[in-house]
Amino acid sequence: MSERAGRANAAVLVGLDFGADGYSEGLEELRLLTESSGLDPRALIQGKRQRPDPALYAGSGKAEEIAAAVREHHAAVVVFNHELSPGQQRNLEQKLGCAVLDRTGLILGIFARRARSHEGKLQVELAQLEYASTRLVRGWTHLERQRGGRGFLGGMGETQIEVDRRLIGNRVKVLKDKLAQFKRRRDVQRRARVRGEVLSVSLVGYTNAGKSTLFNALTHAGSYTADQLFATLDTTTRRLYLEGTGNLVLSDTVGFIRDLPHGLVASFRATLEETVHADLLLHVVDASSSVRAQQIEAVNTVLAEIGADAIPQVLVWNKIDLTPLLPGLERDEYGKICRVSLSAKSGAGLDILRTALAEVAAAKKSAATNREPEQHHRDTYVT
Ligand SMILES: Nc1nc2c(ncn2[C@@H]2O[C@H](COP(=O)(O)OP(=O)(O)OP(=O)(O)O)[C@@H](O)[C@H]2O)c(=O)[nH]1
Ligand SMILES: [Mg+2]
Repeated sequence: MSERAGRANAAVLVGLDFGADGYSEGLEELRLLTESSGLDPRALIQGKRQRPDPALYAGSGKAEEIAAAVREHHAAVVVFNHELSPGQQRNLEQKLGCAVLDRTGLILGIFARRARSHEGKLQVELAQLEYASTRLVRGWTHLERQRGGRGFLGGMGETQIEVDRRLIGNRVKVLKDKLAQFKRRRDVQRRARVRGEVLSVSLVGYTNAGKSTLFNALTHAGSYTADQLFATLDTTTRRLYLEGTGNLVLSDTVGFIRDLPHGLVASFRATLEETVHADLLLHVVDASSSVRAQQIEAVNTVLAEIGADAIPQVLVWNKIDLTPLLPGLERDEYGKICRVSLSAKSGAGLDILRTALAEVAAAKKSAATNREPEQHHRDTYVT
C-alpha cells in the first residue's frame, strides 16, 4: 500500500474506562469494528475518567495525547468507542484537525459498506440521515455527493442549516414511504407462510457469533460469512427440510451489538420483522467468547426493543471446537429444550440441533391440530 493510501484510512482509537465491566473486551470489539469499516487502526489511546468532559469528552490533557498520536501516525480519523454529542464531535474535530467518528458513526459506516439489497441501502441511508440531522458538521460526504459535491458542510450559516434540515426531512419521508412498501410486500409473503403452517425459525445473535455459518451448514446456502462484524445485513430466508418433519423456514439476520445505535434499530425494523414474527428464535452465541454472558444480554435487550422477547428461544452455543465443551442438548426444569451446543464449522452437534428443531416443529403441529385441551397439552408436550 502506498504511503498516501495508508494515511487515508489510518485511524487512532480512543477508549476511556469509566469503571464499567468488559472494558478491555470493548476495546477489542472497537478494533474489530474499525477494521470492519475499512479503517486501519494504528494506535490506541486509553484513559480513566469519572465522567465524560462536556466539551471534549476526553479532557484536555488526554486530547493532547490523542493529537500527538494523530500527528505521529498521520491519522485521517479518530474513532471514539463512545457516543459523542454533536458539540463534542465538533470541538474534537477542531482541536485534532481531522475527522472524528463516534461509535454510532462507525457502525453506520460499516452498515453503509455492507448494504447490498435495495431495501438494506434505503435502511442505512435513513439511519444516516437521522443521525446527520442532529449534527450538521463536516464529514458527511455521502450528503455532499447527493447534492453535487459542494465541499464540507462546516461553517455554514444558520439559514443554510435550516435548508439542509428541510432537505433531509423530505428525503427521510421518501425513504420511509419506500420502506413501507417493502414491508407490505413482506407481510403478504409472511401471511402466505402462516397459512401453510410452516414453522418459522430466525437465527439471532451477537455479530460474529456464527449465524451465517450455521445457516449455511443447515440449508447448504451460500450466505456470506466472514470474520468481520456485521458481515450480514439483509435477512435471508430459506426452506429447511427435516427428515420426518417436513419443511420449515429459516432466516439469517443482521447481528446485534452492545449499544446498537437507536436509529439503526428503528430503520432496520422492517428487516427485523422476520425475527418478530418467528415461531422460534435460535439465539446463536459464540461460546468461546469471554464476554458471552454480556453478549447474550445485549441481544436480549435488542430483542425486547423490537418486541421479540416473548418468542420462545433456544440458545445455540456455537464454536465449541474452540472450547472444551462437547456437543449436547440441555432441557429446562419443564423439559423444554433450552440449549444446544455445537460447532457450525466442524458440523459437530448439527444433528442434535436438527432433532431439536424437529421436536419443536412437532410440538407446534400438534398444538395447532389439538388446540382444545391447551393446558393439558402444554404439560405433556415434551417427554
Ligand atoms: N472455530 C469456529 N469458528 C466459527 C464457527 N462458526 C463460525 N465461525 C467463524 O466465525 C466468524 C463469523 O461467522 P459468521 O457466520 O459470519 O457470523 P455471523 O454471526 O453471521 O456474523 P454477522 O453476520 O457479522 O453478524 C467466521 O470467521 C466463521 O468462520 C465455529 O463453529 N467454530
Ligand atoms: Mg452473518
